[in-house]
Amino acid sequence: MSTPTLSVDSEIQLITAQSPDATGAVCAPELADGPWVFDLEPAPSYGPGASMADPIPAGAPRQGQLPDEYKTASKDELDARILAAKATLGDRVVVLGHFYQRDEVVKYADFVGDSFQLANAALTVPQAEAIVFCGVHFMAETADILAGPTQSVILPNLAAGCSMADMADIDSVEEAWAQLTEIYGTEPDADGRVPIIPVTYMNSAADLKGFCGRHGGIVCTSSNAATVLEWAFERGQRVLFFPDQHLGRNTAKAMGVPLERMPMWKPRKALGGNTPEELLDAQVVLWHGFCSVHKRFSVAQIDRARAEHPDVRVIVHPECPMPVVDAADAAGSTDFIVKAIQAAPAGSTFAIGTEINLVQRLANEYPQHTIFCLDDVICPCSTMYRIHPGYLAWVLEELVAGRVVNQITVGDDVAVPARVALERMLAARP
Ligand code: CIZ
Repeated sequence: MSTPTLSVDSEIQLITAQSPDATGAVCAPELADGPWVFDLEPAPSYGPGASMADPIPAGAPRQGQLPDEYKTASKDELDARILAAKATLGDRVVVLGHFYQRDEVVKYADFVGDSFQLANAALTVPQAEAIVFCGVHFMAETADILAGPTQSVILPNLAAGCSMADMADIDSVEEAWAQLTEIYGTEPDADGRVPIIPVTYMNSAADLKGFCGRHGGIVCTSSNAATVLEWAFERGQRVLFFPDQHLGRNTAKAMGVPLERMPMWKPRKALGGNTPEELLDAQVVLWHGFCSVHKRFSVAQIDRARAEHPDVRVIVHPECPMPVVDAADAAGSTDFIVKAIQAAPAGSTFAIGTEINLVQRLANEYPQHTIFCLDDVICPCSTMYRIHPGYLAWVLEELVAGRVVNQITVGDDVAVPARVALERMLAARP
């Protein structure tokens, strides 16, 4: 039996209290500070650490001052206030907790899951006037696109963005599309397949989902990326895949697309840094985006896990770089990872390559197995981590007072075509 592990937050607090410069053990020791430290201007970067010096995207929503009472309240006080507010609101509110969210927040969630599961879970509670999404910005946008007209979606901390999603913005994608359609033209081939189809990962801003809806394209998740690419290849000669190069490359490679037919599109470079010939030969044009957390996993970590645990099963997320996916026993979405662990016989050993909050929660929920994260440096999704219980208490108490704060609203000009791209995804079948 494994011994219970501390929550990620408790571990970070402990490590940094013992050694203020916890470099090596924690990817960014400043994670131990309250997120409000980073939410104020001037902020050093979009995430406290794991976003690796990504600049704050222009136009990114910024969190205002959190009232002091929520910053200074003890854990117990916040706990009592969150529970009291939830009890007062009853089924007028539903709280959603993403798999990657810290345990201190997930414990208040009515549903826990991946981004799309959560947006769908909210649909099962039409009586909830408010959907409090403890995830990141693109997730709250998707929930708003799918939510009923009288429901408000709330993101407790507006600074909880996704650095990967921000690597593809609508202006750069429109610019890439203009250059690509100039090269490919717009005429379908003899089989009726259009020259190029845009495919966006769920982890993207709503306006990119809208872009796909307007241009015959589609959304994918990490669970259905292969099905979606098949759908796209039936209708198009090639695909522009954004924003995550790794999910695009790993999925297309497994479907038999040769690497040399997957050029990378680097925004701000003419033709994305490619020659017209390379683009004409392309089957999948990959956007130069990545997840800062999944980028940390390496083949050396897998080799070490295998040396130390000969029976280990290594499962990684497809946002990991290709050599890591190739060296693992399996690759799949968060839901795939959860189900693989649920289905395993007692006494199994797993090394997991995904966000640490999910891995440690699984380790605690399945003590009959040995479950550990491939990366021994504690590195949570730093933007998701900005949903501190203080923010949750604040938005819930504001709702009790009849005020909706931090509402995420997607206008119809974007929501209508985005819904088209999401519906195409739902209709796509293997
Ligand atoms: O879609 C999600 O929630 C994410 C971030 C990944 C996954 O595999 O579920």
